[in-house]
Amino acid sequence: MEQRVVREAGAMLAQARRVVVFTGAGVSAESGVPTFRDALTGLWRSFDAQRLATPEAFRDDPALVWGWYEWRRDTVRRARPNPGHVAVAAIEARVPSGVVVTQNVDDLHERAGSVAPIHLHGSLFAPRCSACAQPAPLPDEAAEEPGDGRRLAPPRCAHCAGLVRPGVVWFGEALPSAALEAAVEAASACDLLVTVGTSGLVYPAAEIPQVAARFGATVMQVNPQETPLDAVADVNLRGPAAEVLPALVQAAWGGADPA
Ligand code: BV8
Ligand code: ZN
Repeated sequence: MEQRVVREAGAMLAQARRVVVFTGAGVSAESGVPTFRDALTGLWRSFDAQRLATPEAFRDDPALVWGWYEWRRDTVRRARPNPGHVAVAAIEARVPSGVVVTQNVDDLHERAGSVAPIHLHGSLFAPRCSACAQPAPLPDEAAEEPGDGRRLAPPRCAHCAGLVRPGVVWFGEALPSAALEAAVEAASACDLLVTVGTSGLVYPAAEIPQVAARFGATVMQVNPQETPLDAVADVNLRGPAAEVLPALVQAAWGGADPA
């Protein structure tokens, strides 16, 4: 990636007052968390993520779907935030107004120091009852999931004995309105939106960078590949997040510690 491009992008970041960092699975890829593009493995290799992440799949085979989420939660628990997550937290801390909006259901932004990332698609760490929606306790941490995964019957709700489900947004389900409103609000008010590691194919999340562009913000994309967001990106930084984002922070503020 050309140093000149990173230097110019860094200058833009240093001048920005209100910044949104919008992330997808690519920002966690270098922490060993599979993206949605990556083929499923083990027990789920013959399934398509978009089919498994649905209320219908959970209704038809709760143990298969619960087992998948417990395997993903275990994978995230063993993962560590990478320099990309750390740089996102640094950007959030340095700019006058910084907001992190993520499609990811992992907690790596929080573990890297991000204050209150907006989770548009929920979290692997907030199970609730599929019947009465009451929050349910996280299953015992110690349980290591077999590498290839396993079917696992979901726990029962302590209030109504309904099946406990993962606290994520499945395809066909509405996003949490407060999170979506806050994300649209931040995107429409920002002067710079940095989109990192997303294919920009899942809606309404993929609207967020487009809202920022529509309201006149500069859009910067960090992704080794081309995506439909190239159409709204003013600056494309083609490379892996854990390399590009630290270089961007360095270009913007050098090594100096936040004031
Ligand atoms: C809804 C939680 C209605 C679960 C997820 C408009 C047009 C077309 C379709 C629709 C539309 N509106 C709605 C739809 C339907 C659907 C949709 O968008 N379908 C798509 C697939 C066509 N949307 C929905 O169903 C939404 N709900 O519409 O409800 C409604 C409204 C009111 C009332 C009732 C109902 C809900 C969508 C949310 C689904 N849940 N996640 C779980 O995780 O299990 S989506 C999930 O997939 C992720 O959260 C994320 O959003 C998406 C994956 O995308 P990315 O994160 O971008 O990851 P991906 O793997 O695709 O790409 C990785 C990228 O990273 C790549 O570009 C790669 O190049 C890059 N990369 C790789 N390595 C690196 C890297 N980048 C940087 N560094 C690296 N190292
Ligand atoms: Zn219940």
